[in-house]
Amino acid sequence: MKELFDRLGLTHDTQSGVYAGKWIENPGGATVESTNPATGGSLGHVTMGSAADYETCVAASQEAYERWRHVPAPKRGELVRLCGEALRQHKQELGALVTIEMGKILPEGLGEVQEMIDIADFSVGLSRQLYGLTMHSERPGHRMYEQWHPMGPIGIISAFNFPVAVWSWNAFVAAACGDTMIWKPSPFTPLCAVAVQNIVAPVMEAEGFGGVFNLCVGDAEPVGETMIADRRLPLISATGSVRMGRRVGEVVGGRLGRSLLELGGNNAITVLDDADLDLTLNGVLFGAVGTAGQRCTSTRRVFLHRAIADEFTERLVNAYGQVRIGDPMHADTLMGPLIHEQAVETFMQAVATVPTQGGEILCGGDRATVSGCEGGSYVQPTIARVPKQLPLMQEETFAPLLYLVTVDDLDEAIALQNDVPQGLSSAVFTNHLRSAERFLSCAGSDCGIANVNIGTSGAEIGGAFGGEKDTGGGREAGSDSWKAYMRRQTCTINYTAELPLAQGIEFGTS
Ligand code: UN1
Repeated sequence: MKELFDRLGLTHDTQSGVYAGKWIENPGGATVESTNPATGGSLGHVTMGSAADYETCVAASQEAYERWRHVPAPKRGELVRLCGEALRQHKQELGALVTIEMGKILPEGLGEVQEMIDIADFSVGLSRQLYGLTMHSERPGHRMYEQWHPMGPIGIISAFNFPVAVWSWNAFVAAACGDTMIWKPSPFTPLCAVAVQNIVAPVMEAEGFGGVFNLCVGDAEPVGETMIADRRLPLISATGSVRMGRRVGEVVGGRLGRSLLELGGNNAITVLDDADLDLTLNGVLFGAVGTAGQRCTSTRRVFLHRAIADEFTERLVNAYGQVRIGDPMHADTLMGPLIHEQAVETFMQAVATVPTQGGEILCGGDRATVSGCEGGSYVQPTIARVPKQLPLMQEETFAPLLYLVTVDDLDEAIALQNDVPQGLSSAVFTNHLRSAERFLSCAGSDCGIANVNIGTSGAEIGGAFGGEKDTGGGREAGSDSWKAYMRRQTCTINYTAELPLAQGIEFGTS
């Protein structure tokens, strides 16, 4: 462990959680302890930022912005490429740290770093493709086009469950776009943030651009609330709970700033009677048990066609019985711990509520103990068979608790799927073209992500990531999500000696 920490520039004692163009040696905020959710053991301490430290971060990001925005976009992309290279070199240790601090199993920890590398590569290409449209003017001798400019320093708020990848979706795209930024990571995963900063800072500092990526670990007070109210940050990109996002949306909206929200999901898989059940089983298992149900894309609800409901339920319960719970660093573990005891409590409360609302726990439903890891926050992966209108199913319980509902047909499944406040991810398993297309039609899934014969989680970075309704409406990562990080300018140029007005208006004194 010491060697791993050394390679990431971390210490088991106390380290700064504030980087403002350079590390701030003694930040003025409180000190937060990082714990390993697999054991409950202490990993180290991070000193958070005070209001003054936050100001220093803003000053650094403003100073860097004044220069960064003038750097040609492909050259900015070149620095992002070098950050991607540095991440490649540190993939093993950073992936392991994600596992140790967050609790997802090692293949998933490494996968998260791979997402960072992938979005870095994407952003390099993007830096040569920040395209604007041209339009034909209705006036003679006029040219019209739109161009995209950087926005300024922006704020990034990220959650514990993807402690490094979600930062990079925002940071690398925003950097290619010419923005600088301040990152407020989850206080539950501060070491991951410090390690990322240790990896990218030397790359940026070597080019004189340390102030592009800034970090301010902190709680809502004094950091988070100050950041979202700060008019100097034209965009706040926030990932986390609906409750948090509503607050961000209100405050940023109140100052007419821009927010990019990627909030909770309540994702469903529909399994039709013609589905390939082997495929479906793996899709549901990864979606519901992967990351111990702590992805915003985790599968929470499964709608089973009546014809296959019993068979599939039996196979799924059987598969759940084989899930190895344990230390996420061990190669044979399939499911690690929840992030902390509070998450276990929330899970236990939800499990206890299921029977009171007419549901039945089919397997799991309790805490789990792992020998050698007695202080860890483990639970059993849990399946509940529930009635269609279970009130609890409206909520996102961030844990491996899966609801099974029997349905008569696809239309009923779509109606139930859409009948929740959240709208992030969805999937149908079917071999029937008509059913697949019906699910994807405008009268089908209302989510930001809709998959066929693929589970709800594990999206690639190339697509726009995010969802509708309470999920917040934002889109991060691929496709044209970059537009959220830039300001659009429409330009009309008159190259004649006349001044014709649009809409044919005549206006003048002669
Ligand atoms: C999240 O849980 O906030 O699609 C992000 C996925 C991952 C990202 C999840 N690529 O499951």
